[in-house]
Amino acid sequence: MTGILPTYQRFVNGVPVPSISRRSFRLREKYLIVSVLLTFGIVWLGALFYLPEFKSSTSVNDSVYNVYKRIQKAGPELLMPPPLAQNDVGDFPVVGIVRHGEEGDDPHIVEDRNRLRAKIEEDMGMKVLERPQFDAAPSVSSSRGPSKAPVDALEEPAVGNNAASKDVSPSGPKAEASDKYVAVALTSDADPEIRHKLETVKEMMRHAWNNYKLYAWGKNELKPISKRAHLSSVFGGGELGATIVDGLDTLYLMGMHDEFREGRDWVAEHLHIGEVDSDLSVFETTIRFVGGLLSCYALTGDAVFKDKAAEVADALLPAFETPTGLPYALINPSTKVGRQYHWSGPNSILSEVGTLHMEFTYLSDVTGKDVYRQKVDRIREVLNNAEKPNDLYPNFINPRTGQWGQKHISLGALGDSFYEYLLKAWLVSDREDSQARVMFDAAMQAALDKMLRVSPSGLAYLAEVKYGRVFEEKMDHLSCFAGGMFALASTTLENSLSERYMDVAKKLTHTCHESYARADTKLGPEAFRFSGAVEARAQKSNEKVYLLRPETFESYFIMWRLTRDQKYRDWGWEAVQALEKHCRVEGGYTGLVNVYHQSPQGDDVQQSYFLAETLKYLYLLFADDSLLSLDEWVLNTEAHPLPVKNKNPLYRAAPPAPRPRPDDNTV
Ligand code: DMJ
Repeated sequence: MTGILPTYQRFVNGVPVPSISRRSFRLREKYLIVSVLLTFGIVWLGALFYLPEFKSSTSVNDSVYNVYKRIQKAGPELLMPPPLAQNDVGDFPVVGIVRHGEEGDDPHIVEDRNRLRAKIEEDMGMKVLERPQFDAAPSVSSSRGPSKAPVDALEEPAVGNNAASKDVSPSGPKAEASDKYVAVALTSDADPEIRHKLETVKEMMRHAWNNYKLYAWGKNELKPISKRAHLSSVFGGGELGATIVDGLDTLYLMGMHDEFREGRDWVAEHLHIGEVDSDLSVFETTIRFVGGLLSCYALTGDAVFKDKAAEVADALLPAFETPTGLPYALINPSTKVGRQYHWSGPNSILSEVGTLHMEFTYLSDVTGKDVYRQKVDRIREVLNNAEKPNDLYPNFINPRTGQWGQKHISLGALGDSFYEYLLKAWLVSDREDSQARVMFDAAMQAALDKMLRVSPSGLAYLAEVKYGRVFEEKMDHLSCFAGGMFALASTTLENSLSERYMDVAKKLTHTCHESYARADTKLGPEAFRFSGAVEARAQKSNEKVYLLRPETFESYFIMWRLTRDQKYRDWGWEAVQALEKHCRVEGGYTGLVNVYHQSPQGDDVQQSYFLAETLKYLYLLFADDSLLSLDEWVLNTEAHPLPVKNKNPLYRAAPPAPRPRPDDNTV
């Protein structure tokens, strides 16, 4: 052969270079080639055995096939399509690519995946399941703080229920600015087991707070595994101390006075939202910041909180400058320009525009400035007057036209807290806002008729509806607040629906618990499905995450208060143990990438709502009923308690503005 084929002798500087053949490698070159091949081999094997999706496959063949499929899809998946079809986009420019011909050509599936992904992105800071720098298995026991927490919140006398001792004016009982809510979780003769559970939750709060303080103080959230700040997009690029503001009232209720004081001082000195020059979510900023600050104002009477709440709300006001008054989703406080999420086209989101009412109304009452109430009253009017398909409220609405976007209805992501706030606006107004309750009952009647389903084994769940029909047998973790909501609706008004409400409340809370019980970690997935043999389990990988969410515990808490059924406390304690086992790491608490793994990987985010809601609900579950009595307080959707008008002496309404005298010419 060599004689027939041409040879190509190479020369460098006139010197013949030996041709590249195996025989011609020098020893060092051979070592180099072998080590490159070895490295590839190790990386390939490592990927095969350690990446979570590969691990969960049953065989190596499966794994290889999955890799093949993933690589095949990787190109298009990098380009996130907007969830809306062309005809939903109205007169806004289309951002991104609507992809057809995939996922069996079913736009619902594409849309649903995008919706869930968008919600996760929003909560995780525009990073879907970012792979954390994972140190060896997180040690649970080694990272524990003191096992016995001080019990200061457990033994102080309460003044929270002393309405009788207060001066009662036409607008309700008045409290002096100096009146503080003294949080008492348990009386001194409380059951030691309950005391231990309460102290455990309090110690969890201390662990979450101390690590945030150590590694991310003043930033928005903590990455507990990599021990640095987490930049979540929902708070824009600013350093707004989201964990401080969200966590303050929990610290206060747990009697962690030193921590509360340092957080309060940070707010007074460093929270300057007007300086932020990036897009903030109007909804998230309202429920976490305005809500959190207003709670602290009600609980303490410290005017710093009221002033800061007004400062934050003022920064959001330009978002409401739309033809209908429905706000844009995002606002840049510096440029005062509002805009929508890239994935919602021209539309605002129902759960976002509908979840401002309690905070804005209360802010008007404590500041004496009507502007905030006017904004949310206008939203209410638009939503109430809009024509509703089958009496249901679709998730998207265009703030320029007041027209609904696509007719997708959900009590989970994008719909949830709109319904919650109809009920709570009525409750917190001391039932004066009767329009809200009428809207609530009408919407729930339709929702129960169209969305409530029962699985073959008898699990009740709230399915997703489109154009009046169930199109997905799936329930979001976010919908698990609904058990508590229906129970509250049932016990606060007797009407033709109240019995059904309580029945549904019990069944839904049971289903949400099942979604936890069926996971290896005993923590529930982001969404769970009911199809064929699958019941209350996630199927897709982005549904298997646990983002430290509170909704299931919220329902346990409300159900415990309203039914006194011991199982809700037992379920809450199971959750505490699961959080300690799987989510606690040396640097705080992390969400999980897959609740069906026995040693799940962390997502490396300690959400601010973990301090605001998750730990607060678990604490309240074991506390006496007098700690935030449900007759005097209504918790906003971020679990920030707001006082009930006329019933709660800590309402702190501003004195009515003096009437101008007839001879007063000042404007
Ligand atoms: C919280 O910010 C609020 O509860 C909101 O209404 C929904 N999502 C998160 C917690 O899961």
